[in-house]
Amino acid sequence: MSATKSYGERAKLHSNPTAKAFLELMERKKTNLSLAADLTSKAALIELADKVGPYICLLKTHIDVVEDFDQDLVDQLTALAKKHDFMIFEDRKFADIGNTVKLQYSSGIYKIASWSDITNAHTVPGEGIIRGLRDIGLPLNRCLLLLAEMSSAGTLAKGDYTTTTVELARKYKDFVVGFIAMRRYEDKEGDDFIYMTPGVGLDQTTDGLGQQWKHPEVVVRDLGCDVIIVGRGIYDQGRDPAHEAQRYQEAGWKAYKERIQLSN
Ligand code: S5P
Repeated sequence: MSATKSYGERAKLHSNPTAKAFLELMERKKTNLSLAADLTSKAALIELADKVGPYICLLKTHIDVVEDFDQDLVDQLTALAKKHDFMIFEDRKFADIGNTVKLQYSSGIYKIASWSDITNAHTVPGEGIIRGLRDIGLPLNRCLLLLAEMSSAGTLAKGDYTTTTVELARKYKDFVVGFIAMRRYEDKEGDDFIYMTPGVGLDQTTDGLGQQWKHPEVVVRDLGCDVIIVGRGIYDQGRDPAHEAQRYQEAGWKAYKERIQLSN
């Protein structure tokens, strides 16, 4: 069962090269923290990624909120990913038919597939969305997460929707390496999905707009998720991002160690 194995052990067995490299990175750097860098200025985003880089395994972007986006931003972020040893996840949440998402993933100003190691998609349109993204992403060694659940109050992603999403992931395992999910699901033989979980906070539980934050201990140790995605808990006004990132890195890693020890 993947929940009881270390990231390093899972890396050795993983068939997707990007997921394998990602699991190795987490083990090597001792971090399961992803920064959700929802900032609207290029300079601020670069500054934050550089400060927090030493503590994270994954930089999660919403590239379309950056007001002065240009190719140089992408070049600088990919250089920082090399410098600090992290990967990049454009949280695009694709949600259209296969043909349209192919264009959205490869073209336009952002050309997401050219720089983002990981991206994600809703399964609302059915399996065509996965096939479209896979056509573009697989030859580039990219991989995909499916949104199986969401962290926000009243989400419709639950029950049968979640179950069908997991089945779709199994069908396209060469490209779909995990989920945005609120808990780990039961493995079937041969499964090793990576569970990434937003809605994580050490100090607050809600933002007044439906976001719900849980403690890393609950998310990683008790609910079995692999990666904690943290935004405002790290960079909100008045916080020292490097200091907060270190706190989340430690909390996430401790919870993971407890999980694999508890289960061994
Ligand atoms: O269900 C979800 C899925 C995602 S990817 N709930 C989320 O909050 N997210 C993203 O995680 C969201 O778009 C944001 O970038 C981040 C959470 O940020 P925070 O500031 O609430 O920690």
